[in-house]
Amino acid sequence: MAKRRLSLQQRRRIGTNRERALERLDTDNPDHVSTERAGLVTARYGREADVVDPEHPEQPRQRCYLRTHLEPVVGDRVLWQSGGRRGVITAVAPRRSVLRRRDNNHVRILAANIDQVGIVIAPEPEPHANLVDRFLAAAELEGMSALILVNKCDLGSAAGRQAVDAICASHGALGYPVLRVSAHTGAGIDELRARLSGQVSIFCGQSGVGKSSLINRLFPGTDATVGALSDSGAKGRHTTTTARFYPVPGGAVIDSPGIREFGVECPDPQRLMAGFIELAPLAMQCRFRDCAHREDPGCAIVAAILRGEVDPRRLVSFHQLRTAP
Ligand SMILES: Nc1nc2c(ncn2[C@@H]2O[C@H](COP(=O)(O)OP(=O)(O)OP(=O)(O)O)[C@@H](O)[C@H]2O)c(=O)[nH]1
Ligand SMILES: [Mg+2]
Ligand SMILES: [Zn+2]
Repeated sequence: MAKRRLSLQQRRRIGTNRERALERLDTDNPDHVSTERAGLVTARYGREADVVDPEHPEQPRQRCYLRTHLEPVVGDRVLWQSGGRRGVITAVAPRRSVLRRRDNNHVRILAANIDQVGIVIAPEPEPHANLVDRFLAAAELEGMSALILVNKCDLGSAAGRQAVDAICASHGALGYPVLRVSAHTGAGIDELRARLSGQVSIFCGQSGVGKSSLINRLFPGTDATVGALSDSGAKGRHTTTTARFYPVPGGAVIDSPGIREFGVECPDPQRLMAGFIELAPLAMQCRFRDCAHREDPGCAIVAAILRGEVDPRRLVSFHQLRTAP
């Protein structure tokens, strides 16, 4: 599809309108309240999105059209106007953080203004440490905190138990909090609820690990759709198809669609290294500034791995992420 070309004048006009509208986000001038009000995006469907009042997110959602060129995502602060059955979103405020995902080589923003990434893993489907590392790097690079949520802890003898334990051991040792929960039995749910209050969190992870089930358990009365693990086995199918926002006291939890591939858009290798908290300080000690951290002489990361101080899988994840398409 060919992109619509805009004249310089049109672009300027859009820019100024947007700036004016954004200025109004910070004012509580009652003259504007009847026409344009602040909103918080709770779901995006094609060229429409749901918004709620940021002060009263529990109140009913309003479905809105999007003004041309606006691409709001879940978690965005916006301005919108009511008008008939549908409102219209007229401006999107600058974002303090974004979580990006890669779909068929397209990078798109999944959600915005997130404080905490809850990386959900389970013994079934079997977890990939590399995927966990990708989320952790994304969180570190965007200044979001991260929490590893081990769901389905009621499944004692599942095949993926060992992989889960290995991730808990290695990532727990790096200082990331690990919480074992079960959406089915309710184990650990109170502690999880406490960790979610007062901030905006997003649940991420493979399809079928139980992100939506955890949302349902956390908020009795919600009905996030939960799927059965498909017969094709560990991969599961995607039950949740769009990110959804659920308010908690002082914050929210976002349920996201399951992921098989997750790319962090990070063309600069120096920045990517900052996503690996234990490798970054070592990389500063490599003999050569342009060390590729492979077989280079004097590589401090490889030396630390040989001394048994660093989990070699983390360096593998780094290289995979760096060469990701
Ligand atoms: N044994 C057990 N099964 C669970 C638990 N939590 C979820 N499940 C099951 O795991 C399957 C997938 O759950 P979902 O909540 O749909 O998983 P999801 O991560 O939201 O999946 P997507 O929306 O595809 O990303 C369902 O059959 C759930 O019943 C749990 O704590 N224990
Ligand atoms: Mg789901
Ligand atoms: Zn090196």
